[in-house]
Amino acid sequence: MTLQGKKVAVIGLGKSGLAAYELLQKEGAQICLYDGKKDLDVSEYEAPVYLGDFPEEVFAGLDLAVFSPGVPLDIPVAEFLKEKKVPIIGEIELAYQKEKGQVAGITGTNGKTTTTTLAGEIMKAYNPQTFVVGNIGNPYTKEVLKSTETSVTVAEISSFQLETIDTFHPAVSAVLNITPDHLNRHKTMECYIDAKMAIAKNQTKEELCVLNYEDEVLRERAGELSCRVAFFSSKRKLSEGLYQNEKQDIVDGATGEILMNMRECHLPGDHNCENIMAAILITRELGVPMEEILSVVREFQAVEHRVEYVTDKGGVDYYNDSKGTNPDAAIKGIQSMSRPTILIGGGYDKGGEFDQWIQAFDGRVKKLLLLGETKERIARTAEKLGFTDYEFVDSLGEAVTRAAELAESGDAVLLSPACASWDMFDSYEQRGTMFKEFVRNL
Ligand code: UMA
Repeated sequence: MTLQGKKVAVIGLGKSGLAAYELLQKEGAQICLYDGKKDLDVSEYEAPVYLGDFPEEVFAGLDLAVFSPGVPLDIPVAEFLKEKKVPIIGEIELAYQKEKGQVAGITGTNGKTTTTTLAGEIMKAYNPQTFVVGNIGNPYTKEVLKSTETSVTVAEISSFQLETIDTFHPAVSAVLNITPDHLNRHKTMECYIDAKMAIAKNQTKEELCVLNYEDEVLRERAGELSCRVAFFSSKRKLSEGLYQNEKQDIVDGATGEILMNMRECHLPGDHNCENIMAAILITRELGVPMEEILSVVREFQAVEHRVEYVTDKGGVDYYNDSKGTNPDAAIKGIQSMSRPTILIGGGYDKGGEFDQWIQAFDGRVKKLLLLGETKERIARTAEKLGFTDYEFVDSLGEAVTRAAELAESGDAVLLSPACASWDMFDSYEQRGTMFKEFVRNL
């Protein structure tokens, strides 16, 4: 689609909105901008900006509206645009329409960032013209104009971003797992699953979608896909795809060949084995020789904010798992602790349930320190399940100080909130970075 001279509105002026605006400028569009936040600093934009309210006469005459991922499609401005039949696309779709190379698209409730980073590292070692973009924090529109016929873009794509794709068409896609998350936005689990599965909707029968065999939803929905499917499993032998055996070897199901052992790499746990197998299948599909793939996997270190070791203070190990933004991710966080743990949890309320997270404590949690919007709801669930070792705190700083008072040598302190950060922080990165600062200043 040519954007030259088209009247385009960018809706939501965060990272993605700013990058989309810059791309649209380069393409010669007539741009206007909108954000719901009335006091936003808009000094970096030359185009007209509307904050809070939007001018109906201008918006009714738009050729296109580009939505930032965090903006839901049922707010008044979205309803108005739909009524006026203005096409709505997301920032990912806008970028994709300018893509010249091959794309790998990775989604899933958890593990997206680790898998995307690892697949990106493997690709970069093989093809320096590799871009790593998307939900990982680097807007696709910021990079796409650098793409060429031989470049590869490895994109982490969230369910929010998948709601507004149209022609987005990865050569290889992956859905790592689907567990309840973001239900306040998607309303039902069915809608959330549909959004995730849309990653493969434009793939043809020659192309590949990588799926987790241990995820019942994915196993069931695989049949609906029009492309080839490669499964991976961390728990059972498969006759195709990849699996982990009881000795923690990663095995090629089709040939029986052992590719590597999990002890050869720096990422612990079955969930990481799944991320590794997905990254191997994705990059093998993109033509990277297996030996090159495995040498990058063996060197790869954990991603920041994902059960990231911070430091030792008086025999207490501190871990930052700020990226544990939903109960399922936080379950993996607490399960990777081998010491008695002071756990810091709670945050923005996405409407999820905390029962399984609390059940997964399994005697490991000495004290649960709760903060944020969800603290009372988590406490009620804990009481219901007979777990009463919790305390409320008002800030992350207070949580760290209290955790340090409670912890004894040999314990661990883990920030793994099971909630998004948006009630008290701009992002999980900011929350994790502040946690690390508080810990280092103890
Ligand atoms: N806004 C409105 N109206 C609304 C909601 C938001 O105007 O109803 C405005 C806000 O006032 C703000 C802007 O939109 O000015 C923010 O836009 P955004 O929420 O789309 O955030 P970005 O900064 O563009 O970041 C987004 C992703 N954020 C979300 O999906 C919420 C980032 O993912 C992503 O890294 C970035 O694009 C890269 O392109 C973060 C995330 O938390 C990491 N993702 C969720 C997750 O992983 O669970 C999905």
